[in-house]
Amino acid sequence: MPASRIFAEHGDITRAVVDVIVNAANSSLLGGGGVDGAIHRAAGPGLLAECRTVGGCPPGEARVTGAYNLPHRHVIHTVGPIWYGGGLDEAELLASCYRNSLKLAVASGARSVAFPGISTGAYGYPIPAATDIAVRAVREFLRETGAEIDVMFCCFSAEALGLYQSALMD
Ligand code: AR6
Repeated sequence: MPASRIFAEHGDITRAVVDVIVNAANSSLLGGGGVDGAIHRAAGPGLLAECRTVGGCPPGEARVTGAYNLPHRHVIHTVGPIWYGGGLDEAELLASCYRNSLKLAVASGARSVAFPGISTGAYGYPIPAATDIAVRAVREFLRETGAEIDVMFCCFSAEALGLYQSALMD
């Protein structure tokens, strides 16, 4: 049985060569800035129209939609925690985003998925801590479920890429 790969790449997630991509959305699922804005721009208006029918998504959970003009099979929208200093279950909520997104990716039949650094932009989660949580949550999910899916951490900055590469070497 081929093992799932976990790796980091620098770039724009809308161009990631994977079956499904994950969006770092807000709980309205009606679009925003950052990676959410980039995904909606590249997907076109069909994505927003479908998102309007979904009815939002609480932090830590995930929802799946079509990908419209994107070259992917689906977009998985997850809502990360806003960073308030670490005392409001931010770490657990962030890990849940990765787990719940992976569950939907596997259920959709995807063999590969790309994640942005959920919560590390507008939501203010410190990137080193968020990176460790992301890597740990993905490894645990793959170990516990035995799922066969390649996982790309799509890094928008050289700093993020360096942090993921060292976390993946541990
Ligand atoms: N590809 C990959 N990563 C990207 C891209 C891209 N095209 N653009 C930005 N990033 P953010 P959040 C990185 O702010 O912190 C939105 O308005 C970025 O450098 O997009 O979860 C939503 O609607 C950062 O590392 O998401 C919400 O309101 C990471 O993606 C809110 O922002 C996440 O940054 C969510 O905030």
